[in-house]
Amino acid sequence: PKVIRLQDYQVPNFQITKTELHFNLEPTETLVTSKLQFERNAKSENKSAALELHGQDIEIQSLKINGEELTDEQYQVNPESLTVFSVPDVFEFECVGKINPQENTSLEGLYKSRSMFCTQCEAEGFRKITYYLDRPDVMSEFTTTVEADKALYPILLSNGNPIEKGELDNNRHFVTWHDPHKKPAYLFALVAGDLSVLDDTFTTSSGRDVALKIFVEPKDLDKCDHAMTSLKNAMKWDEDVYGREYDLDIFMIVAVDDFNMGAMENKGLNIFNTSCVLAKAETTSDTGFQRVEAVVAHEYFHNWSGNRVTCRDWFQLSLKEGFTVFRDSEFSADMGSRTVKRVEDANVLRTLQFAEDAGPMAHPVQPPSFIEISNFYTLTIYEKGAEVVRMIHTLLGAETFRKGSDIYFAENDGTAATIDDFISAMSKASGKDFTQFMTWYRQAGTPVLNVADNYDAENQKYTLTFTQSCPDTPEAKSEDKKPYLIPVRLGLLGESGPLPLEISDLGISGVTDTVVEITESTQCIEFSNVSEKPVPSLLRSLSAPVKLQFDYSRDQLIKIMSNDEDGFNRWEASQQLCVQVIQELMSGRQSEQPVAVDPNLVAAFDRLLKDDNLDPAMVANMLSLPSESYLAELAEEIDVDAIHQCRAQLKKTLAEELCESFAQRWQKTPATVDYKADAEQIGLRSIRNMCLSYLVASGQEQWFGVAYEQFSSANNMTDQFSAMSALVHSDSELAESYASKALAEFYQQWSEEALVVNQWFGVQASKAHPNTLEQVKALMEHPAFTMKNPNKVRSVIGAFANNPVCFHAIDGSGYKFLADQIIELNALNPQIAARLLTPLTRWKKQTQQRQALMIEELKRIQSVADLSKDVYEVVSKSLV
Ligand code: BAL
Ligand code: ZN
Repeated sequence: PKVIRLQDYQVPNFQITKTELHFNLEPTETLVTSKLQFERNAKSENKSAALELHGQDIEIQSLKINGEELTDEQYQVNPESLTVFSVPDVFEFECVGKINPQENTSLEGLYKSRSMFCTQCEAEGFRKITYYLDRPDVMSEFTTTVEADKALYPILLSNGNPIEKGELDNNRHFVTWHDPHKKPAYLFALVAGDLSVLDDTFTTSSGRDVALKIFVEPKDLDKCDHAMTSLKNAMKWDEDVYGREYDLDIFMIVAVDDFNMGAMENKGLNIFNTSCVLAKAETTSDTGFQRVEAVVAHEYFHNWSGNRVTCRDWFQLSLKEGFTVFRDSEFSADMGSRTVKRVEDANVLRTLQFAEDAGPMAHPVQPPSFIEISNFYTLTIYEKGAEVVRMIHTLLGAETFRKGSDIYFAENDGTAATIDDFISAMSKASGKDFTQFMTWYRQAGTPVLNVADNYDAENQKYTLTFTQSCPDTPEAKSEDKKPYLIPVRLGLLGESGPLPLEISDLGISGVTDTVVEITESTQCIEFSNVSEKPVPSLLRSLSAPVKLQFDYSRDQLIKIMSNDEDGFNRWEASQQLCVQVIQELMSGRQSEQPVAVDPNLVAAFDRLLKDDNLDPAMVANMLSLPSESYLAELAEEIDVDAIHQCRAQLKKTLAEELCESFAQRWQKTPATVDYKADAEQIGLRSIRNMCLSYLVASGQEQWFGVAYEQFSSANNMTDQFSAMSALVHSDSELAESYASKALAEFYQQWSEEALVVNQWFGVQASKAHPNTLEQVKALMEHPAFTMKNPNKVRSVIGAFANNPVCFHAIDGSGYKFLADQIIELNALNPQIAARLLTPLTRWKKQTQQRQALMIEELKRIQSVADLSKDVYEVVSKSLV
């Protein structure tokens, strides 16, 4: 397969001024007629270029230019393109093509999901609908007529506003939609089905009424309220915080069951995975509610950061995704608790994105090349991209950042822009030189920021020495990498509180919190008038996506944990303390000289449990032990069993020693009565369920009974699922009967709710138990499972592949199982196959025995005939 490179970018030879589409929908034989008005692009150097269109799996019925049917000699069809050899400078191209939505299991282009038709065109799915210039810098005005059977598909939708509708012969009908905003083909959408709708309206800041519609299958109409509220909150927030108003008379969301991504920001017609739009207290957990709020907002925010200003090419993907994730994350912070949101984001970044940075698919936020763009919808483009935008926000301050975003939208509205255009706007707003900052976009890998300190009591001087480096990644060696500009937010803690900061070199004085810019490989920051040896609180709120190394003593961590002004760093200190203790248990295990859990940690957790002043959600977060995947990410060589056992040992010890405190905190935290997904209630449920999970981990049978009782009587999914999950994950044999009873009853209760059944699949596939693989294979035979639905695949196979212990069974059975599934999925749905492959590609830090087993399976996948580009790229890069 061909490698596509940023450096080879050329402007398109043609533009398409108008796009007129007609769909005659039939499940296996849909006819798509396109009339495209072409013009040669004045900016193209090749004035006589042939017309080369993208297209795939389309059966051509007719091709015309200016109304004249083309003869066989005038064009050539290849598997992924159509070339018309000689065309005028301005012309109309008409194509009638036949496609088969029913058999389209890739879920790219036009396909059927249950009884409805829907589309997914980003990044390159439109070319499976009709021949086109399927690249984001070709922007066109679309008029779309959808025609279908009226009884089966009463609702017919596309982008923009409806302009005409009518009845046709044979019980068919049509609706014509016109989108006045020029857009690239990846933002095209079509939906046809028998759908119910939740209606609402939003009045914009300039007083225009916008009709809001959420379309779902009739059975799901009672699960749309939260998405609608989130949408209205997002529309208001974007007006208030970014000055961005919505620009059509109608905004629609459609929920579909079979969807590769979370959701898609098609202009005026967002299409959502049901998992990111449906929410109801009884069926959806708090995290589900929060995800709906975040994804609804994310897709809505794309209307400006993505649609009004789109990307010139796919190397600019983070221009829209990084910026939009930053926007949705700030929105969620404003809607709920800012510190909790930051902790959640930091967890994802440090566990998953840092692992991606350290793996074979590591790439810069602006990748220089790719084989299959679908493989680059990554944590690096999204989450690290958002962190890079966050750093700009930190460096400029909210006001100047807003000025920059205003300039960006004003200068680039209606165009396909680049990351450089975004940075240039930020630079114009601030006068700041971003030359060095661009390293964040161009270099892969997670920088390591090592910090050492020195206190000179005599002169009351305190010095922090920062040393930065970035490890090798596939595209560059560490020694060839340039230093980053790293914004470090920091403070100093004294015996009785924060110390005033005086950094005369930087003109900083009188504050207790500041941001310093680290730009050199090694750089010192000197503080004056420091009256006592302080404890530094570094990288507050995770001010840069780096790995911080500072040799904290446990006392210092405990001090930060209880005293820091920065809530994030209090949590971070509790995590580091746990990491230190778990690592100590692991060393003891390795040297066969078992050590006891540090009583200082037990005491610190006890104080936390008794602290009524701290936000309960933060207490829950601080009591939450670092995940096995985070511990694996930190390890030089991963010993999955040691990580699992030592983490479990710590949890059990804390549970046993603090049983009374957990019980007291659990008892005095009331169960919520009228469910609300607000920060206060979410905090209460999270501390209560965190306590319950420790109490179950204590292994005392009375708590199994309590958990089972909560499971049975809960009035919301958070409490019900947390209780069941605690029982399922208990390693006590006594808990097994409670767990199996709960699992059986749970399925009975929720068998009609696909999303709940997925949760049920997931909890079983992620259990650390020798039987889990057999269980997973059995679940794949369950009537509710199908390989054709990505959510099911993710909840069974994906959950197993991310099971920290069972996937890595030393006999290689987990690896072989995953490889078998990838091979099957490669033919069905290449995007999902490639994505699911990730855990197998991370072999480098595993023990030698596991490495060999993983490589063997990767090679077996590589040898499959007809490997998709998606899987080929991931496998071949991971075998380098
Ligand atoms: N653009 C693909 C889905 C999303 O990031 O919103
Ligand atoms: Zn997005």
